Amino acid sequence: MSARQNPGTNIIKEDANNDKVAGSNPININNARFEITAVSPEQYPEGGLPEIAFVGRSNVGKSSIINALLNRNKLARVASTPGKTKEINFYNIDNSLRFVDLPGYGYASVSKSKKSSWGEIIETYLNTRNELKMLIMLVDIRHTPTSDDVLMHDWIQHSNLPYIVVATKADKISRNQLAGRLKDIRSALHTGENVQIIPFSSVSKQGRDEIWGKIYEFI
Ligand SMILES: Nc1nc2c(ncn2[C@@H]2O[C@H](COP(=O)(O)OP(=O)(O)OP(=O)(O)O)[C@@H](O)[C@H]2O)c(=O)[nH]1
Ligand SMILES: [Mg+2]
Repeated sequence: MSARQNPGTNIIKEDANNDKVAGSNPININNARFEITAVSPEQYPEGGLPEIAFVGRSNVGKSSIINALLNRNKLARVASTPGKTKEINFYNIDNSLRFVDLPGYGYASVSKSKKSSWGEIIETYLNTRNELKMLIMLVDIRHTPTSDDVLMHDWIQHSNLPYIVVATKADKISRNQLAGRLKDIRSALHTGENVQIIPFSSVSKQGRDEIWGKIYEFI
């Protein structure tokens, strides 16, 4: 566990064995607000705060996990129609860090040209944003990762940014399916044993404290 103090954020994680990290942390996660919607870099909020970006296929649960991590129901808009979020949404947490909700990729029924422009928005953010400190890659626990997921995961590995894989919608499988599903995801993504795959549910909030623990470790 890192006890590194991040300039400007005043984050010190003191008790590595305390799994109720979110309850003991010095950032007030209840002081979170939507900040801005952006497409291109000149629209991104002024830099300086560490950013944690959520990536994954459309409909995987990116907006839902942001709400769950921040104890909010409707801060990030949860899409009723998959593939709706085409922009980047920035959330400011206690003026200490930002969550970045990136557009979903890989939604089958959008046109090729639209698909590639979403790709460009994601790629530009990932390739240019110096504040990006950590990635949270989401995959649906029920499904084998797609070729888009594999591409994204390869990019993340090459970037050398800290990251975790979160397997969403864990409430939709039974306990005895869990180990097998995680193994399948690990093998499809070629995730190294040093990278954690955390089962998560925005319904039961399973995995929430573990994910906050990782965020505190990496920012
Ligand atoms: N059962 C269950 N449903 C979930 C979970 N997470 C998300 N969902 C549902 O999955 C759908 C998509 O969730 P979103 O959070 O909007 O997904 P997204 O990745 O932000 O989607 P895009 O913005 O379109 O890329 C919604 O109907 C959510 O209610 C979960 O952990 N369990
Ligand atoms: Mg969304």
